[in-house]
Amino acid sequence: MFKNAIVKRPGRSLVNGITSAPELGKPEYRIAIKQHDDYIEALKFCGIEVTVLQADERFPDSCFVEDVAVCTKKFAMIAKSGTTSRGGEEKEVIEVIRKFYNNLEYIKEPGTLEGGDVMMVKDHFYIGLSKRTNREGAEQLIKVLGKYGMSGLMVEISEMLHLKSGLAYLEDNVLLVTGEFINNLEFKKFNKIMIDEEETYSANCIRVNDYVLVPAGYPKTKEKIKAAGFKVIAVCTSEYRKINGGLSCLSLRF
Ligand code: CIR
Repeated sequence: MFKNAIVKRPGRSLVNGITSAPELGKPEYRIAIKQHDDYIEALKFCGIEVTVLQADERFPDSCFVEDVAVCTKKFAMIAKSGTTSRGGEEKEVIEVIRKFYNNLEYIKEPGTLEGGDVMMVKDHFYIGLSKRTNREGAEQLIKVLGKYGMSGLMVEISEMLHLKSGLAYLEDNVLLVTGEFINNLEFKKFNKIMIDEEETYSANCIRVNDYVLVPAGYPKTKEKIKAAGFKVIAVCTSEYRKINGGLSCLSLRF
């Protein structure tokens, strides 16, 4: 069960967020704000107390707070971005996380790690080796997990931005998978829900207490998750998608 979430409002500089899909156009600020409001409401509906940080125009991608930390049951790991424009986003989040956690740990250079590359399955963590998270960063996290009686495993990523761009653990041994992760043997033991190729983006769902939040506009994914017995809430994230962001990226949940 999650009790808390931290979110950060998008700024107008959102239009300058990093993207690998410029053909989708620039995010529209007003729509992005409305979608952010709806996202916060959905988290609250799931029983979450939401801490809302104000926008910081200096950092176009800073609404994607998930990347800035890894929140576990016993400690929070402050991440280190693998891209220069996002370095520094963590400062404000550290101050807020301190209110919830006594144990703060830090990824140190030359390690890099972004929270979007870390998927929690109870006390075991899958860590994607991506363009943003390097081996050194993953090793640091695994070492700290060990210190607190938990474990981690590295997963090579070749195409996706982050591990959770293509995977979501819905609890109860159910894993949403797409693309390069479908045949990965590390995930063999899970009951997999395969995402259709044309709905790849919707692999980025989040289980929040009794519900699964799914991005609006992906009917096949929604039906598959419902058919697996989950209660589903659809939240529109079209403006965040334009800069490679999704449901998981928009909050830290713990
Ligand atoms: C970035 O490239 O860093 C942002 N435009 C998107 C971050 C998405 N975060 C995530 O998948 N956890």
